[in-house]
Amino acid sequence: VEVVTVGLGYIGLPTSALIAQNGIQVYGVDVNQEIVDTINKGEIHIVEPSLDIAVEESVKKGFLKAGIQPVEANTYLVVVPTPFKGNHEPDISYVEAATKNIIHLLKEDDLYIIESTSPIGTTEKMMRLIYNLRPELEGKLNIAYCPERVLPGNVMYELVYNDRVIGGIDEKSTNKALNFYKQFVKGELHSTNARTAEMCKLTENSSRDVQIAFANELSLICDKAEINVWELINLANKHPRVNILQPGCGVGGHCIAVDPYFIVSDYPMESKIIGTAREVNNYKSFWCAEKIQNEKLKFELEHKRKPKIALMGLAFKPNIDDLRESPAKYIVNKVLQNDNNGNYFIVEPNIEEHNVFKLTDYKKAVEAADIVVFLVAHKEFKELNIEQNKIILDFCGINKNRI
Ligand code: SAJ
Repeated sequence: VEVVTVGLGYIGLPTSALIAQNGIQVYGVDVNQEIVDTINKGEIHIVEPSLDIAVEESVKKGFLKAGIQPVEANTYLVVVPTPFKGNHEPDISYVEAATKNIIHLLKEDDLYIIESTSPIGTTEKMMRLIYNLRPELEGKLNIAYCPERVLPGNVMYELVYNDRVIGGIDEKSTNKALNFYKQFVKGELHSTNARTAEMCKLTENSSRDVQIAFANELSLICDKAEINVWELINLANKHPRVNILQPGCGVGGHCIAVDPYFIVSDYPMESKIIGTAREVNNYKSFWCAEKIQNEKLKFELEHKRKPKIALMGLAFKPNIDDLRESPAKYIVNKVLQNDNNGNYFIVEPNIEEHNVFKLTDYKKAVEAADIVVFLVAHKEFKELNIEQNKIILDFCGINKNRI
Protein backbone atom coordinates (compact mmCIF):
# COMPACT_ATOMS: atom_id res chain seq x y z
CA VAL A 1 0.00 0.00 0.00
CA GLU A 2 1.23 3.45 -0.95
CA VAL A 3 -1.32 5.70 0.76
CA VAL A 4 -3.45 5.35 3.90
CA THR A 5 -6.37 7.75 4.29
CA VAL A 6 -7.90 8.00 7.75
CA GLY A 7 -11.58 9.03 7.53
CA LEU A 8 -13.90 7.94 4.71
CA GLY A 9 -16.50 10.69 4.82
CA TYR A 10 -17.52 13.51 2.50
CA ILE A 11 -13.91 14.42 1.70
CA GLY A 12 -11.91 11.32 2.66
CA LEU A 13 -13.76 8.91 0.41
CA PRO A 14 -13.71 11.06 -2.76
CA THR A 15 -10.02 11.82 -2.14
CA SER A 16 -9.21 8.13 -1.67
CA ALA A 17 -11.08 7.22 -4.86
CA LEU A 18 -9.36 9.93 -6.86
CA ILE A 19 -5.88 8.85 -5.75
CA ALA A 20 -6.77 5.21 -6.50
CA GLN A 21 -8.05 6.17 -9.94
CA ASN A 22 -4.55 7.45 -10.67
CA GLY A 23 -3.17 3.94 -10.21
CA ILE A 24 -1.93 4.43 -6.64
CA GLN A 25 -2.68 1.77 -4.01
CA VAL A 26 -4.92 3.31 -1.35
CA TYR A 27 -6.11 1.85 1.93
CA GLY A 28 -9.00 3.78 3.49
CA VAL A 29 -9.59 3.58 7.23
CA ASP A 30 -12.80 4.32 9.07
CA VAL A 31 -14.07 3.53 12.55
CA ASN A 32 -17.45 2.48 11.16
CA GLN A 33 -17.55 -1.20 10.07
CA GLU A 34 -20.65 -0.63 7.94
CA ILE A 35 -18.89 2.06 5.90
CA VAL A 36 -15.84 -0.17 5.48
CA ASP A 37 -18.00 -3.08 4.24
CA THR A 38 -19.95 -0.83 1.85
CA ILE A 39 -16.76 0.49 0.25
CA ASN A 40 -15.18 -2.95 -0.04
CA LYS A 41 -18.27 -3.97 -2.02
CA GLY A 42 -17.54 -1.07 -4.38
CA GLU A 43 -20.52 0.89 -3.09
CA ILE A 44 -20.84 4.26 -1.36
CA HIS A 45 -22.62 5.64 1.71
CA ILE A 46 -22.88 9.33 0.75
CA VAL A 47 -24.58 11.30 -2.02
CA GLU A 48 -22.05 12.92 -4.37
CA PRO A 49 -22.17 12.99 -8.19
CA SER A 50 -19.68 10.66 -9.96
CA LEU A 51 -18.35 9.27 -6.67
CA ASP A 52 -20.15 5.94 -7.14
CA ILE A 53 -18.35 5.17 -10.41
CA ALA A 54 -14.96 6.26 -9.06
CA VAL A 55 -15.27 3.99 -6.01
CA GLU A 56 -16.70 1.06 -7.96
CA GLU A 57 -13.89 1.20 -10.53
CA SER A 58 -11.05 1.60 -8.03
CA VAL A 59 -12.30 -1.24 -5.84
CA LYS A 60 -12.80 -3.52 -8.85
CA LYS A 61 -9.29 -2.82 -10.14
CA GLY A 62 -7.88 -3.48 -6.67
CA PHE A 63 -6.49 0.04 -6.09
CA LEU A 64 -8.88 0.89 -3.23
CA LYS A 65 -9.51 -1.17 -0.12
CA ALA A 66 -10.98 -0.21 3.24
CA GLY A 67 -10.49 -1.41 6.81
CA ILE A 68 -10.90 -0.50 10.47
CA GLN A 69 -7.19 -0.55 11.32
CA PRO A 70 -4.49 1.23 9.28
CA VAL A 71 -1.73 -0.67 7.49
CA GLU A 72 1.85 0.31 6.64
CA ALA A 73 2.21 2.85 3.82
CA ASN A 74 4.49 5.71 2.72
CA THR A 75 1.90 8.48 2.94
CA TYR A 76 -0.76 9.00 5.61
CA LEU A 77 -3.66 11.41 5.08
CA VAL A 78 -5.82 12.52 8.01
CA VAL A 79 -9.29 13.46 6.74
CA VAL A 80 -11.56 13.28 9.78
CA PRO A 81 -14.11 15.81 11.04
CA THR A 82 -13.23 18.63 13.44
CA PRO A 83 -16.50 19.71 15.06
CA PHE A 84 -16.76 22.24 17.88
CA LYS A 85 -17.73 21.64 21.47
CA GLY A 86 -20.67 23.25 23.28
CA ASN A 87 -18.70 26.42 24.00
CA HIS A 88 -17.69 26.82 20.31
CA GLU A 89 -14.17 25.61 20.97
CA PRO A 90 -12.70 23.38 18.25
CA ASP A 91 -12.58 19.68 19.02
CA ILE A 92 -9.47 18.13 17.48
CA SER A 93 -9.87 14.82 19.26
CA TYR A 94 -10.61 12.96 15.99
CA VAL A 95 -7.40 14.29 14.40
CA GLU A 96 -5.55 13.26 17.54
CA ALA A 97 -7.08 9.77 17.59
CA ALA A 98 -6.37 9.28 13.87
CA THR A 99 -2.76 10.33 14.39
CA LYS A 100 -2.26 8.11 17.44
CA ASN A 101 -3.63 5.23 15.41
CA ILE A 102 -0.88 5.42 12.77
CA ILE A 103 2.13 6.51 14.89
CA HIS A 104 3.42 2.93 15.33
CA LEU A 105 3.47 2.47 11.53
CA LEU A 106 5.62 5.52 10.71
CA LYS A 107 9.16 5.13 9.35
CA GLU A 108 11.91 7.45 8.13
CA ASP A 109 10.97 9.73 5.21
CA ASP A 110 7.22 8.96 5.41
CA LEU A 111 4.75 11.71 4.60
CA TYR A 112 2.01 12.63 7.12
CA ILE A 113 -0.61 15.15 5.99
CA ILE A 114 -3.60 16.68 7.79
CA GLU A 115 -6.47 17.78 5.51
CA SER A 116 -9.10 18.27 8.24
CA THR A 117 -10.03 21.88 8.98
CA SER A 118 -7.99 22.63 12.09
CA PRO A 119 -7.21 25.49 14.46
CA ILE A 120 -3.86 27.23 14.03
CA GLY A 121 -0.99 25.17 15.44
CA THR A 122 -2.64 21.76 15.10
CA THR A 123 -0.01 20.40 12.69
CA GLU A 124 2.80 21.42 15.07
CA LYS A 125 0.88 19.86 17.95
CA MET A 126 0.55 16.57 16.06
CA MET A 127 4.25 16.72 15.18
CA ARG A 128 5.09 16.94 18.90
CA LEU A 129 2.71 14.09 19.65
CA ILE A 130 4.38 11.89 17.01
CA TYR A 131 7.97 12.70 18.03
CA ASN A 132 7.17 12.25 21.71
CA LEU A 133 6.18 8.67 21.07
CA ARG A 134 8.77 7.99 18.35
CA PRO A 135 11.82 10.09 19.40
CA GLU A 136 14.10 8.09 17.08
CA LEU A 137 12.20 9.60 14.10
CA GLU A 138 12.63 13.26 15.22
CA GLY A 139 13.23 15.43 12.14
CA LYS A 140 13.09 12.45 9.79
CA LEU A 141 9.40 12.59 8.87
CA ASN A 142 7.66 14.88 6.41
CA ILE A 143 4.72 16.60 8.08
CA ALA A 144 2.34 18.97 6.29
CA TYR A 145 -1.08 20.59 6.33
CA CYS A 146 -3.13 20.80 3.14
CA PRO A 147 -6.79 21.82 3.52
CA GLU A 148 -9.53 20.59 1.22
CA ARG A 149 -11.65 23.34 -0.33
CA VAL A 150 -14.20 21.47 -2.44
CA LEU A 151 -17.87 22.36 -2.76
CA PRO A 152 -20.30 19.56 -1.88
CA GLY A 153 -22.09 18.51 -5.07
CA ASN A 154 -19.04 19.23 -7.23
CA VAL A 155 -16.38 17.38 -5.26
CA MET A 156 -14.99 15.02 -7.92
CA TYR A 157 -14.32 17.95 -10.27
CA GLU A 158 -13.00 20.41 -7.69
CA LEU A 159 -10.64 17.85 -6.12
CA VAL A 160 -8.78 17.78 -9.42
CA TYR A 161 -9.06 21.36 -10.67
CA ASN A 162 -9.02 23.60 -7.54
CA ASP A 163 -5.73 25.16 -6.50
CA ARG A 164 -4.29 23.76 -3.26
CA VAL A 165 -2.38 25.44 -0.45
CA ILE A 166 0.31 23.21 1.05
CA GLY A 167 2.16 24.07 4.26
CA GLY A 168 4.86 21.86 5.69
CA ILE A 169 6.55 22.14 9.08
CA ASP A 170 9.79 22.62 7.11
CA GLU A 171 10.76 23.02 3.45
CA LYS A 172 11.53 19.35 2.91
CA SER A 173 8.04 18.42 4.12
CA THR A 174 6.37 21.04 1.92
CA ASN A 175 8.19 19.78 -1.17
CA LYS A 176 7.43 16.15 -0.44
CA ALA A 177 3.72 16.99 0.00
CA LEU A 178 3.76 19.07 -3.18
CA ASN A 179 5.08 16.09 -5.14
CA PHE A 180 2.39 13.90 -3.63
CA TYR A 181 -0.50 16.16 -4.72
CA LYS A 182 1.08 16.69 -8.15
CA GLN A 183 0.16 13.10 -8.98
CA PHE A 184 -3.58 13.78 -9.05
CA VAL A 185 -4.26 17.56 -8.80
CA LYS A 186 -4.39 19.67 -11.96
CA GLY A 187 -4.97 22.99 -10.16
CA GLU A 188 -1.97 25.04 -9.07
CA LEU A 189 -0.15 23.99 -5.89
CA HIS A 190 0.93 26.85 -3.62
CA SER A 191 3.52 26.26 -0.94
CA THR A 192 3.67 27.95 2.47
CA ASN A 193 4.17 26.95 6.11
CA ALA A 194 1.76 24.82 8.17
CA ARG A 195 0.33 27.68 10.30
CA THR A 196 -0.44 29.82 7.25
CA ALA A 197 -2.09 26.89 5.48
CA GLU A 198 -4.25 26.21 8.56
CA MET A 199 -5.26 29.85 8.82
CA CYS A 200 -5.88 30.01 5.06
CA LYS A 201 -8.68 27.45 5.25
CA LEU A 202 -10.29 29.26 8.21
CA THR A 203 -9.91 32.58 6.39
CA GLU A 204 -11.63 31.39 3.22
CA ASN A 205 -14.76 30.26 5.05
CA SER A 206 -14.75 33.21 7.48
CA SER A 207 -14.51 35.59 4.56
CA ARG A 208 -17.63 34.09 3.03
CA ASP A 209 -19.42 34.14 6.39
CA VAL A 210 -18.59 37.84 6.91
CA GLN A 211 -19.76 38.70 3.42
CA ILE A 212 -23.05 36.84 3.87
CA ALA A 213 -23.49 38.56 7.26
CA PHE A 214 -23.19 41.91 5.51
CA ALA A 215 -25.96 40.93 3.10
CA ASN A 216 -28.09 39.63 5.97
CA GLU A 217 -27.58 42.84 7.94
CA LEU A 218 -28.72 44.84 4.92
CA SER A 219 -31.85 42.70 4.73
CA LEU A 220 -32.75 43.58 8.34
CA ILE A 221 -32.18 47.29 7.76
CA CYS A 222 -34.15 47.24 4.51
CA ASP A 223 -37.06 45.42 6.10
CA LYS A 224 -37.45 48.26 8.62
CA ALA A 225 -36.79 50.95 6.02
CA GLU A 226 -39.28 49.41 3.56
CA ILE A 227 -36.70 48.97 0.82
CA ASN A 228 -36.45 45.91 -1.43
CA VAL A 229 -33.06 44.48 -0.43
CA TRP A 230 -32.69 42.44 -3.64
CA GLU A 231 -33.13 45.50 -5.79
CA LEU A 232 -30.78 47.44 -3.51
CA ILE A 233 -27.98 44.84 -3.72
CA ASN A 234 -28.41 44.51 -7.45
CA LEU A 235 -28.03 48.28 -7.84
CA ALA A 236 -25.08 48.58 -5.44
CA ASN A 237 -23.35 45.75 -7.33
CA LYS A 238 -23.42 47.89 -10.47
CA HIS A 239 -20.50 49.76 -8.88
CA PRO A 240 -17.29 48.33 -10.37
CA ARG A 241 -15.73 47.58 -6.96
CA VAL A 242 -18.79 46.38 -5.01
CA ASN A 243 -19.85 42.74 -4.97
CA ILE A 244 -22.38 41.96 -2.23
CA LEU A 245 -23.62 38.39 -1.71
CA GLN A 246 -27.25 37.35 -1.19
CA PRO A 247 -29.14 37.47 2.09
CA GLY A 248 -30.95 34.31 3.15
CA CYS A 249 -32.48 32.66 6.17
CA GLY A 250 -29.09 32.19 7.84
CA VAL A 251 -25.87 30.30 7.17
CA GLY A 252 -25.74 26.54 7.39
CA GLY A 253 -23.66 23.54 6.44
CA HIS A 254 -20.79 22.11 8.41
CA CYS A 255 -18.05 24.48 7.26
CA ILE A 256 -18.95 28.14 6.98
CA ALA A 257 -21.08 28.14 10.12
CA VAL A 258 -18.32 26.33 12.05
CA ASP A 259 -14.83 27.32 10.90
CA PRO A 260 -14.97 31.01 11.96
CA TYR A 261 -15.35 29.84 15.58
CA PHE A 262 -11.90 28.22 15.29
CA ILE A 263 -10.43 31.69 14.92
CA VAL A 264 -12.71 33.39 17.45
CA SER A 265 -12.10 30.88 20.22
CA ASP A 266 -8.29 31.27 19.99
CA TYR A 267 -8.17 35.02 19.23
CA PRO A 268 -11.35 36.48 20.76
CA MET A 269 -10.06 40.03 21.23
CA GLU A 270 -8.73 40.31 17.70
CA SER A 271 -11.57 38.70 15.77
CA LYS A 272 -14.46 41.09 16.40
CA ILE A 273 -15.80 41.19 12.83
CA ILE A 274 -15.54 37.44 12.39
CA GLY A 275 -17.34 36.79 15.69
CA THR A 276 -20.04 39.36 15.02
CA ALA A 277 -20.67 37.91 11.56
CA ARG A 278 -21.49 34.57 13.21
CA GLU A 279 -23.93 36.34 15.53
CA VAL A 280 -25.58 38.25 12.69
CA ASN A 281 -26.02 35.11 10.60
CA ASN A 282 -27.41 33.13 13.54
CA TYR A 283 -29.74 35.98 14.47
CA LYS A 284 -31.08 36.09 10.91
CA SER A 285 -32.60 32.60 11.34
CA PHE A 286 -34.23 33.59 14.63
CA TRP A 287 -35.55 36.80 13.01
CA CYS A 288 -37.13 34.79 10.16
CA ALA A 289 -38.95 32.53 12.63
CA GLU A 290 -40.30 35.59 14.52
CA LYS A 291 -41.38 37.17 11.26
CA ILE A 292 -43.45 34.10 10.35
CA GLN A 293 -45.12 34.15 13.76
CA ASN A 294 -45.96 37.85 13.47
CA GLU A 295 -47.40 37.42 10.00
CA LYS A 296 -49.55 34.57 11.28
CA LEU A 297 -50.93 36.68 14.15
CA LYS A 298 -51.67 39.55 11.78
CA PHE A 299 -53.60 37.19 9.53
CA GLU A 300 -55.58 35.79 12.47
CA LEU A 301 -56.61 39.26 13.64
CA GLU A 302 -57.66 40.27 10.17
CA HIS A 303 -59.42 37.09 9.01
CA LYS A 304 -60.57 35.63 12.33
CA ARG A 305 -59.12 32.24 11.42
CA LYS A 306 -55.78 30.47 11.41
CA PRO A 307 -53.84 30.83 8.16
CA LYS A 308 -52.50 27.88 6.20
CA ILE A 309 -48.75 28.35 5.91
CA ALA A 310 -46.41 26.73 3.37
CA LEU A 311 -42.81 26.46 4.61
CA MET A 312 -40.74 26.07 1.46
CA GLY A 313 -37.42 24.26 1.78
CA LEU A 314 -35.46 22.42 4.48
CA ALA A 315 -31.98 21.97 2.95
CA PHE A 316 -29.01 24.09 4.04
CA LYS A 317 -28.65 25.59 0.57
CA PRO A 318 -30.41 25.49 -2.82
CA ASN A 319 -30.72 22.32 -4.93
CA ILE A 320 -29.20 19.80 -2.53
CA ASP A 321 -30.68 17.17 -0.19
CA ASP A 322 -28.38 17.93 2.75
CA LEU A 323 -30.27 19.05 5.85
CA ARG A 324 -27.35 19.13 8.30
CA GLU A 325 -26.96 22.40 10.23
CA SER A 326 -29.71 23.84 8.06
CA PRO A 327 -31.11 27.24 9.04
CA ALA A 328 -34.36 26.41 7.20
CA LYS A 329 -34.81 23.32 9.34
CA TYR A 330 -34.08 25.38 12.47
CA ILE A 331 -36.77 27.90 11.47
CA VAL A 332 -39.36 25.20 10.73
CA ASN A 333 -38.65 23.54 14.09
CA LYS A 334 -38.90 26.84 15.93
CA VAL A 335 -42.19 27.80 14.28
CA LEU A 336 -43.73 24.40 14.98
CA GLN A 337 -42.46 24.42 18.56
CA ASN A 338 -44.33 27.65 19.28
CA ASP A 339 -47.49 26.67 17.45
CA ASN A 340 -48.05 22.95 17.48
CA ASN A 341 -51.59 22.94 16.14
CA GLY A 342 -51.25 25.42 13.29
CA ASN A 343 -51.86 24.51 9.67
CA TYR A 344 -48.44 24.05 8.16
CA PHE A 345 -47.29 22.41 4.94
CA ILE A 346 -43.63 21.50 5.00
CA VAL A 347 -41.92 21.25 1.64
CA GLU A 348 -38.56 19.89 0.49
CA PRO A 349 -38.52 18.78 -3.15
CA ASN A 350 -35.03 17.22 -2.88
CA ILE A 351 -36.04 14.53 -0.40
CA GLU A 352 -38.85 12.00 -0.52
CA GLU A 353 -39.42 11.39 3.14
CA HIS A 354 -38.36 12.81 6.47
CA ASN A 355 -38.44 10.98 9.79
CA VAL A 356 -39.87 13.97 11.71
CA PHE A 357 -41.67 16.20 9.22
CA LYS A 358 -44.58 15.16 7.04
CA LEU A 359 -43.66 16.56 3.61
CA THR A 360 -46.11 18.03 1.11
CA ASP A 361 -45.67 18.42 -2.65
CA TYR A 362 -44.48 21.97 -3.33
CA LYS A 363 -47.17 22.87 -5.86
CA LYS A 364 -49.98 21.55 -3.67
CA ALA A 365 -48.62 23.38 -0.63
CA VAL A 366 -48.50 26.72 -2.43
CA GLU A 367 -51.95 26.23 -3.88
CA ALA A 368 -53.51 25.55 -0.48
CA ALA A 369 -51.58 28.16 1.55
CA ASP A 370 -52.59 31.64 2.65
CA ILE A 371 -49.00 32.50 3.52
CA VAL A 372 -46.07 31.17 1.47
CA VAL A 373 -42.67 31.33 3.18
CA PHE A 374 -39.60 30.82 0.99
CA LEU A 375 -36.71 29.52 3.08
CA VAL A 376 -34.45 28.01 0.41
CA ALA A 377 -34.07 29.22 -3.20
CA HIS A 378 -34.58 25.80 -4.84
CA LYS A 379 -34.90 25.98 -8.63
CA GLU A 380 -38.44 24.47 -8.58
CA PHE A 381 -39.70 27.36 -6.47
CA LYS A 382 -38.55 29.96 -8.97
CA GLU A 383 -40.94 28.62 -11.59
CA LEU A 384 -44.04 28.84 -9.42
CA ASN A 385 -46.81 31.17 -10.42
CA ILE A 386 -48.28 32.46 -7.19
CA GLU A 387 -51.68 34.15 -7.01
CA GLN A 388 -51.56 37.82 -6.08
CA ASN A 389 -53.83 37.41 -3.05
CA LYS A 390 -51.39 35.19 -1.16
CA ILE A 391 -49.04 36.64 1.42
CA ILE A 392 -45.41 35.92 0.60
CA LEU A 393 -42.46 35.94 2.98
CA ASP A 394 -39.47 35.67 0.71
CA PHE A 395 -36.33 35.21 2.80
CA CYS A 396 -34.12 33.94 -0.02
CA GLY A 397 -34.98 36.04 -3.06
CA ILE A 398 -37.28 33.74 -5.03
CA ASN A 399 -39.29 36.60 -6.43
CA LYS A 400 -37.05 39.60 -6.21
CA ASN A 401 -39.73 42.11 -7.18
CA ARG A 402 -41.99 41.43 -4.27
CA ILE A 403 -41.10 41.95 -0.60
N1 SAJ B 1 -25.36 31.52 1.53
C1 SAJ B 1 -26.09 32.70 1.63
N2 SAJ B 1 -25.88 33.70 0.72
C2 SAJ B 1 -24.96 33.57 -0.28
C3 SAJ B 1 -24.21 32.38 -0.37
C4 SAJ B 1 -24.43 31.37 0.55
O1 SAJ B 1 -26.92 32.87 2.54
O2 SAJ B 1 -24.84 34.51 -1.08
C5 SAJ B 1 -25.56 30.44 2.53
C6 SAJ B 1 -26.06 29.13 1.94
O3 SAJ B 1 -27.45 29.13 1.76
C7 SAJ B 1 -25.59 28.13 2.98
C8 SAJ B 1 -24.30 28.74 3.49
O4 SAJ B 1 -24.33 30.09 3.09
O5 SAJ B 1 -26.52 28.02 4.04
C9 SAJ B 1 -23.02 28.09 2.99
O6 SAJ B 1 -23.13 27.71 1.62
P1 SAJ B 1 -21.94 27.87 0.55
O7 SAJ B 1 -22.44 27.44 -0.77
O8 SAJ B 1 -21.38 29.24 0.62
O9 SAJ B 1 -20.77 26.93 1.08
P2 SAJ B 1 -20.60 25.36 1.52
O10 SAJ B 1 -20.75 25.31 3.01
O11 SAJ B 1 -21.42 24.43 0.72
O12 SAJ B 1 -19.04 25.11 1.11
C10 SAJ B 1 -18.02 25.98 1.61
C11 SAJ B 1 -17.13 26.44 0.44
N3 SAJ B 1 -16.27 27.55 0.89
C12 SAJ B 1 -16.24 28.76 0.24
O13 SAJ B 1 -16.93 29.02 -0.70
C13 SAJ B 1 -15.27 29.77 0.77
C14 SAJ B 1 -16.27 25.28 -0.05
O14 SAJ B 1 -15.35 25.70 -1.06
C15 SAJ B 1 -15.49 24.66 1.12
O15 SAJ B 1 -14.70 23.56 0.70
C16 SAJ B 1 -16.51 24.16 2.13
O16 SAJ B 1 -17.26 25.29 2.60
C17 SAJ B 1 -15.75 23.45 3.24
O17 SAJ B 1 -15.73 22.22 3.25
O18 SAJ B 1 -15.10 24.15 4.06
